[in-house]
Amino acid sequence: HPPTTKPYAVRADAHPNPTAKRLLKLMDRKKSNLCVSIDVTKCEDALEIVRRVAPAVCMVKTHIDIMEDFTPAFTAELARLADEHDFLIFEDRKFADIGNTVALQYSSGVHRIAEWSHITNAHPLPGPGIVTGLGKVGKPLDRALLLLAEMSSAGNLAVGDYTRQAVQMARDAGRDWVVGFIAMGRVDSDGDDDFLVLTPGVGLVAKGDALGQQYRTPRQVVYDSGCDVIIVGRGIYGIEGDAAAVLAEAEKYRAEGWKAYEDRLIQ
Ligand code: 5IU
Repeated sequence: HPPTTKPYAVRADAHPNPTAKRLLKLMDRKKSNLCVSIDVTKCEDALEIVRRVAPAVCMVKTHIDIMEDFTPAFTAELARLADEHDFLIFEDRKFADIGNTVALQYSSGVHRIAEWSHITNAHPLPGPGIVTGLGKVGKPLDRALLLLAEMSSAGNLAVGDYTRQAVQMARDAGRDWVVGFIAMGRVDSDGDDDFLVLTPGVGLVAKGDALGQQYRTPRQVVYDSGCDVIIVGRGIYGIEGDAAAVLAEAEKYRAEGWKAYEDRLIQ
């Protein structure tokens, strides 16, 4: 049975990583496989978007290094909202250095990512030392790591053998730490292990942007490609309108993503 035909709740029971387990359970509870990506540069604007979309999401994705007015109060409030509204925080840090350096980038600096981010991600480019280095910091905190096996942008180099080796690197590390991938499809389909696949480049209207982003619909991503979580940024927080309109748009993506998941379970 490939993971695509199993309910999130069943996959939760069998998962060795506490954060992945929690995610799969709350996805089932909230009927949401939607992660909203918050790419704005003011803390109060970011928190306002989070407050709007919170009921509809399983996860919120941040780029903490774009915040112009960052203070630790921002991540404290984000963590409080995550507990109150039952979602996880994914810092899309895309670590890409040697193990010793990424361990410092993950634990230290102004942002102290490991303290508040349940999930983060890394490029497999530097080799398995990056996974081990991040694990020294993240594993004792029960955090989870994703590897970037593929990307959504036009002309990216994460294809073919690179993607296959990213999957192998995750298998070698073990699912108790590397819980899955950023990918456009079921990159793990040659095995019977159950990784999470989180997928950016999702939009219901736009086909792309001027800088190489490429969009597919929630149905293409979840039903056709077997991915587990849809990541949506501008398609939700970028729409015209008031707070209610942003929540309505998030709700639209949640419903589409969930319907595609339910349909794939019974195919
Ligand atoms: N993101 C991608 N593509 C990728 C990876 C990350 O778009 O391959 I890895 C991030 C970039 C942005 C969000 O933070 O996901 C997508 O935002 P939009 O839905 O606004 O395009």
